[in-house]
Amino acid sequence: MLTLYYSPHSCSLAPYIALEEAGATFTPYRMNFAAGEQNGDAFKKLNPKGRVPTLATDHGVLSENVAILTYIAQIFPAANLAPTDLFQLAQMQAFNAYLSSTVHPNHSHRGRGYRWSDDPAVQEALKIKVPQNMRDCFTIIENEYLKGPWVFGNQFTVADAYLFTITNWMEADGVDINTFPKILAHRIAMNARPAVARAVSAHDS
Ligand SMILES: N[C@@H](CCC(=O)N[C@@H](CS)C(=O)NCC(=O)O)C(=O)O
Repeated sequence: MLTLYYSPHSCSLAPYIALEEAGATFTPYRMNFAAGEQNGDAFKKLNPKGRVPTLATDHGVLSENVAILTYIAQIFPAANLAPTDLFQLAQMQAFNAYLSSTVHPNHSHRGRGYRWSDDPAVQEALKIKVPQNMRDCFTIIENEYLKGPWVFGNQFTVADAYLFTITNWMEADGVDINTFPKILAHRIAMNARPAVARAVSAHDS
């Protein structure tokens, strides 16, 4: 039994896509961020960090996209959502860790500056660097990582779900996707996948 705690327009879209791609049976639980449900006692018992995605499993609760995505790939091996070769798997982890530890925090400086400073002037200053920082990250992804059509060439992996999720924030972060032809082609290819369409529609509606 799997329950995915998610919030629309958030990074929980990545595991939502992975579960849909795997053909998994799961219960989606939509969090009410506006009401602060992520900081309530009930949710914090599940995930003391107060964040989505959070995946409740028969073995316990998982947080962090990097772990959740790999777990989904490994419990549904028939879906082939991660490389079986150990070095290639480590490369996928490196890519997902880059999204999680660098790209996502750079994005969060736009709307969540209060995590880094209580000073409203500093929070405003943090926003100014967001387009440049995100452009720098997407330049590395475009030039160094994204093989095409999928991140790792012909094998669709959970890294594609994660990349698509974060590239969906480009416009709001002040980055023109048209200046990144491979990332644009990746978004178009992702949008054509029925499992992605199902996840986007259920996750963001
Ligand atoms: N490192 C975590 C980041 C999770 C995270 O920051 N999630 C955001 C949504 S994208 C969240 O739950 N924010 C709630 C809040 O800040 O109150 C991961 O990759 O899973």
